[in-house]
Amino acid sequence: MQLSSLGWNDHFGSCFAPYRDQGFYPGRIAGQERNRYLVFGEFGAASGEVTGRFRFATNSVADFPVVGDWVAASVDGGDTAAIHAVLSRVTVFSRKAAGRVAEEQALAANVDTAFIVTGLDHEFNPRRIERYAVTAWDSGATPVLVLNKTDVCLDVEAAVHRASDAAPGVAVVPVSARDGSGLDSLAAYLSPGITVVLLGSSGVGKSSLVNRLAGTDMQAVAEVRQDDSRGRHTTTSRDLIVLPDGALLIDTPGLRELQLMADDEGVDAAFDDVARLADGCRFADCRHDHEPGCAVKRAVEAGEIHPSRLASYHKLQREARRTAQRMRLRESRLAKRQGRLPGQAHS
Ligand SMILES: Nc1nc2c(ncn2[C@@H]2O[C@H](COP(=O)(O)OP(=O)(O)OP(=O)(O)O)[C@@H](O)[C@H]2O)c(=O)[nH]1
Ligand SMILES: [Mg+2]
Ligand SMILES: [Zn+2]
Repeated sequence: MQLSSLGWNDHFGSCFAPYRDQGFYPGRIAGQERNRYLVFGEFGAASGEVTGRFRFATNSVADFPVVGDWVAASVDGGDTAAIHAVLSRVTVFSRKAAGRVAEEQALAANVDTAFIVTGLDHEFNPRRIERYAVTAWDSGATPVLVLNKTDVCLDVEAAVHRASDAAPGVAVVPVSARDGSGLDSLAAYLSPGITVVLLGSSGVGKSSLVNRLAGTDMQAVAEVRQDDSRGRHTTTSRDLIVLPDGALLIDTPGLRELQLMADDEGVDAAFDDVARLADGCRFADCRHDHEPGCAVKRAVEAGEIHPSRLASYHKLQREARRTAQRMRLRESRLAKRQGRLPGQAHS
């Protein structure tokens, strides 16, 4: 496999320079099963783990390799790899790890475009689209809204409008993985060496789309539940797939929950309509709550912004800030602990 066809570019080339001198190979993480990684590179496909030294020196789980990462690896016998370092990421999809601990969980790295997939059989959920859009903008990748299952939707046009309202400035592409309609519009995003991740709830048809685009049934798919069209969490790992036309797709398991690990800018990017209006508020630090001279409130009263959209903006802002605050607290605690026990690694 050529590096350029795996998405290699000058940025990674310069990050890799010191490792080249040590005789390591560049490789791209194409899959993960527990501690074992599948690595693609000029050597072909190899499987391996991070080195003990890497494990010892790495404090945060978010710094361990994830699918899409470029790594410096030594390769033994052609198919066994040892991962020495993760090259600096250009983009990274993260969420807050489940539970109370404020810990970042990286899901996929070095993604150019995020297909946020929803199913038009589901109860269509603009609030969920907003949450995914924040995560996508925050990652640095460009989001595209993919509305799948047009074959079972009576009013596709209305769905497209509602989706656009939930994600202003984001392209909306209605498709059907079943009958193939709309897939040529997706092709515009699938150039050789470009990495696209598919995100969305279980059952929306991410793997079905991958199979369609790959032209073969490589990913398992399963029927959604009859009563509520929810999926059965069929895909269980994140896998990088090289399409025949050269684009790279990352299929992911449907997330049960997507807790934000984003900053204010990520939220503002996904709520561009609100953020723009905020420029017209009397106070620069207006919270668009009860302040006088609030341009956002005015727009809500004039019917230009739906109250539920503003409520959603507030909710996601609060969530992002709360997580950021907890992260800072946790980091300062860790730093203190490290200060007390110099030279010791912590978990
Ligand atoms: N009617 C219709 N059904 C579809 C379409 N795309 C996928 N499906 C069906 O939806 C179900 C779920 O599809 P999957 O591809 O497994 O969904 P997924 O998003 O990969 O789900 P997880 O792997 O669980 O996250 C399957 O029964 C598919 O046949 C479509 O365009 N139209
Ligand atoms: Mg799947
Ligand atoms: Zn305001």
